[in-house]
Parts: sequence; C-alpha cells; structure tokens
Amino acid sequence: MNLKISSFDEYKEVYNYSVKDPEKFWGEVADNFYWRKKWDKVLKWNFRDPEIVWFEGAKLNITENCLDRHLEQNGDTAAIIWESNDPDEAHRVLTYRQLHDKVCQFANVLKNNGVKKGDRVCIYLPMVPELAIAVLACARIGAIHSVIFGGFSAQSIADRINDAECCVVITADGGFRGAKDIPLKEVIDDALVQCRSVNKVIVLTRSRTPVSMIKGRDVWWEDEIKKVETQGNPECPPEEMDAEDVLFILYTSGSTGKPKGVVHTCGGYMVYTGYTFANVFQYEPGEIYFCTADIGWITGHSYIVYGPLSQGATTLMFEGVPTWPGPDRLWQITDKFKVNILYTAPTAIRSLMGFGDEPLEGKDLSSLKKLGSVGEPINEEAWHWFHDKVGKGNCPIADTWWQTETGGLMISPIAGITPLKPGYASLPLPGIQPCLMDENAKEIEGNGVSGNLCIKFPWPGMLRTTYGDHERCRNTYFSAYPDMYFTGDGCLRDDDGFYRITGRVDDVLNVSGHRIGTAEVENAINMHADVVESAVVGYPHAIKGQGIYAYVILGSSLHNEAELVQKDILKTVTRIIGAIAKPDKIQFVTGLPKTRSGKIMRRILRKIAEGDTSNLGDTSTLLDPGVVEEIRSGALV
Ligand code: 6R9
Repeated sequence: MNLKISSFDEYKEVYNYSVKDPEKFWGEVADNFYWRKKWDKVLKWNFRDPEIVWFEGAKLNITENCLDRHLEQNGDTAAIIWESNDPDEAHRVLTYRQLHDKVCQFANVLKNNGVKKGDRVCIYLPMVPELAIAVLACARIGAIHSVIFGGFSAQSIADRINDAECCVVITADGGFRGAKDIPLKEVIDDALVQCRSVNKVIVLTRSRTPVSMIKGRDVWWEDEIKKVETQGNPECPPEEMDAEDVLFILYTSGSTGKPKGVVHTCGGYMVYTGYTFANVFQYEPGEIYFCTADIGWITGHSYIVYGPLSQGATTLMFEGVPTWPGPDRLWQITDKFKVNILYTAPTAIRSLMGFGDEPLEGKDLSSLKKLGSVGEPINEEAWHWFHDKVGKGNCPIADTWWQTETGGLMISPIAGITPLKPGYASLPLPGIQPCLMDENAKEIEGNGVSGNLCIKFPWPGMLRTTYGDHERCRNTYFSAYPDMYFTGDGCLRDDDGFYRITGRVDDVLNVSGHRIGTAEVENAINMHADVVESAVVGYPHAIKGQGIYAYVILGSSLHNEAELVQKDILKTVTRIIGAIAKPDKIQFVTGLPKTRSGKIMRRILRKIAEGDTSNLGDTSTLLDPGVVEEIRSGALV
C-alpha cells in the first residue's frame, strides 16, 4: 500500500478499509518502514486494563528509520536546518549523514557515561540541534528520554526526574529565547539537590554563562565528544528494540495536582508519526518543513524530530520566539529558507495578527504551500488571517487535533485533499474511530450533535501507560466510559460529519497551547505562606486562548499590602511550576462558593471570571450564598 493518500475519494476508501480491517491496514502501513524483524501479530488489545500491544514480536530501532535508511540515497539531503534566536548568528545545516554521525557519536558519549538500554535520561536543553541529537542518541541505544521544556522550574524538574528515576541529565550552560537568557544549568543544579538517582550531568556549551561544574558528576558535552573521537570508533550500532519497548516518557498535566509521565513505545509511535506526517502535510521530497513548536512538548517530539525524519524530510528548527527581535521574525525565516510547510499554534497566530499586516510586507512568502495549526481551538478570525494574509489564500490549513497521549495527529484535514471549514479539525485520519458520548455514557449517534470526545479503537501511536502507575492511566483515560479512550475534550459533529473541538471538559487549562491543571496551580499558590486556600479557573484571553484566574483567601495577620502579596504569589508559582503557570489575575476573597459537602462550585467561579454574571445558575445548595455577591462585586473583569 502507498503511504500517501492522493484524493478525497481515496481518503474515504482508505478510511473505510482502516475501520473494517484495522490489522490489515496498519500492517500494510507498517510495511513502509524498516524492521529488523517483522511482527507476529499486528494488534492485541483491551481498553479495560488497558493492555495495548502493536506489532508484537517485531524488532526495530527508530533511529535506523530516521537516519540510516536515508543515507544511501539521501545522505546529503538536509535533515535539520537550524535558525538561531539571534538573526545575526549563522544558521546551521545538518545533512542526514552528518546527523547520523553526530547521533552515533553522542550515543557513544552516553555509553561512556554508563547509560544502558532502559535507563531514563532527562533532557533539559534549549532548541539547538544538539537537543534533537540527544533525543535520537537515547533512542539509538535504547535509553528512555524524558525531555523537559526549558520553561519549567527546578521543582518541576526534580519531580519529573524523581518520578522516572533518571540516571543522567543532559543540559546546557544556558539558552536564549527572545530577549531572555535562561540559566539552564543553574536550574538543574537547584533541581538536583532533591534528586538522588542522577549521577551524571552532561553540559553543552551554548550561552557561555558561568556555571558550577561538580567534580565526578558534571562533564562538558564537547570534552566527552573529544574522548569518543580519540577512542576512534565513531559508529554506534542501533540497539535492537522490541516494538513495545519504551521509547520515551513525556510529562503532561491532568486534572489532579501531579503531572503524569505519558509513555510511548518504539514501533507503534514510529509508524503512527511517520504515517500522519506524510499524509497530513502531503510532504514531497525537497520541501522545507517548519514547525515552530518546542521539542519539550509532544508536537516537537512527533513533528520536528521523529515524524519528519522517518520520512526523510528537511525539518527546520528555530531556537527563538515568533516576536523577537521583531514581529516579522517568522516571515523573515520563511523567506530566508523558502519554507514550504509552516506548522504553528493559534496563540502565535493571534499574537502576530495583533501587529497588523505590516510585518508581512516585503517578505516573500510565495514558497508556502501548506499551513498547519495545533494546540488549541483556532478561532475564525485567526484562521482567516492565517489563510488570507500568510497563505495568500492559496494554502490549505491543517487544523490538527491531537494530544500528548495520542502520540500523533488524530482529527485533521489532509492538506489539499480534505475540504476546509474554519475552526474545524474536520475528519478523523485513517484508523481513528472517534465518537461522542453523553453524560449517561451513551454514544451519541448521527450528525449535528455534540458531546464528550472518545476514541473507540486503538491506534499505533497511543499511550501505553503512565510511568510507574498503570492504574492512574486506566483511571484517567479508560474508566469514564467503558471500553473507550476518553480525551478530556468536548466536541461537536456538524451536519456533514465534520468535527470541531470545543475545549477541555475537565479541570485542565490551555494557556498559549500549554496544558496546565487548575489543581497544579492551586497547589503552587497554596504553598505561599500567607495563603489559606485558593481556586483557579480559566477565562477567555485574546492572545493566550485561556488566561489563569485565581481566587485566593489570605490569612488574617498580614504585614504586607495586597499588591506585594500578589507579586509574592506569582513568584511562588514560578518557583513551584514555572513562569508558564503564573495567574493573569488574582482576586483576594474572604470565602469560596462551597457546597454543603465542601466542594468548590467552579461553575460559578468560571462565570464570574468570564464576566458573565447575569445568570449564575442555582446557588441554593451553597453553604454561604452570600459569598457569591462579594466575589462578583470584586471581580477583575
Ligand atoms: C498536540 C497537543 C492537548 C489538548 C487537547 C485539546 C487541545 C490540541 C487542538 C486542540 C482544538 C486543535 N488541542 N490541538 N483543541 N483544536 N487543533 O497540543 O498536545 O499539549 O497534550 O494538548 O490541546 O484540548 O486535549 P497537548
């Protein structure tokens, strides 16, 4: 079977086939990849435990698919183009051969530092090619990577390192993001005070910030590479992995306080990210593909590194942010490298849209053929601006709905093939069986309906477990609706059967495309010495999609004025989680609307934060209905 679909009729045909005979379908898709040994059985599964096994008995190494298999014909093709944060710093190009060699070299560094198959390695690096190299080097030797986004605090890092019991950390002296210098090594040093499992820290030179280097623990990336060079064996044969061996852990927020480590495995993840990348973006050899995500999130894992590389694509990696040093940065990069495919997030589009059309002027964007959006619902205004002003009306937009847990794109137009509707993720990709459920756990059939979005049947890229706590995985995703994977999203299916994601239905916020649990933020706020209790909700925010609104009860004996306490709370949240979780608004209150059983009625708090206080619904079950009026009159809207 051809990996790529080429018409809407073919999509419908392939989709029907994928539902009728999923094993045959995925077996044929998987035939397009390189396996050391093929599978005995394509799929074994149940969603009760859950137990999901794809390509049982197969042997592979994902880096052989991402690197080695391209060498003969495409060794000189650019694998990674890297653009610095600083427009005046030279860009870098790594061909498939160069990337292969660097991955092998660094894989040997890892081995020299005692890393073995199955060990967990924490990666906390800026967006430089060495981040992709470190990720692939882990995969090369069968070590499990756990990449942590550069914006998380020492405390968050420590929690993640301890949960996965990482033995090695890979970091840099510092990193650049826009006007900011991020002292990565210092943050790691603070984190490691709490981490007993880590015995080596490999430090890349990037910012030349002075750092402390601890004897016996900390080593420089560059020195370690030199050692490998003098050892004289640059090759590193790929470790033979079982299809279901763990490839990586990636932490994500849920409705409880503690982030969970989503586990992805080698075979299914490879097949799924490669298949979806090739199809949704209709990648053609020679095209320059630019995804603006950070590798610290799932989008970067699947669609900067693994998906594009398994397809022999040229993937552009950008160290900085879209608005620095000016709001034309993305258009300048697009022009400079003649980007053909641009995959970005609604929050970035909205913020760039805010600068008007002027930054686009004088930039040649005619190379653009396909656009993509990910991370949150895209509002129509942003969709049209992206389509008309960036794509000049000629580029299809793939509004891709998916999650850390799904590994790859799930519901999305196929560029140039699926008819487009602004604001709609449109139709499920082959192999994906979405359904909508009502409150009584009954499936809602037919079109023109909405409900909670579930997936009925496994797909190769889905999570297998949450690290170290399988019961939590079952509970979070497989218990709300029997025999279904529950996404946590609300969804509408229109009269044509097109899907529109309406947002989370649980206590998870989506702030600038970043998932943040309200309980997580509350826990952090409650760490502040003056705070008695807090409740956090989301509210609509013009750029971020959602903003964070915190209602906080303070203790009585305060010596500081409210304004300072507010700042202290922000500092506390930054320390405990990271700057991405800082509340946009903090309202001090004397009480929270609670039911007689002590549950906070968030529905009311959400309405007040949204500025919609005309109808707060039934408040008669509240312990103290009077508190609502106090909160409403002091609301920050
Ligand atoms: C890939 C990624 C997942 C949550 C998801 C949903 C929201 C993502 C979306 C979208 C509407 C889209 N989401 N893509 N909502 N339209 N195209 O973002 O993963 O960080 O795990 O977030 O993001 O709410 O449940 P992750």
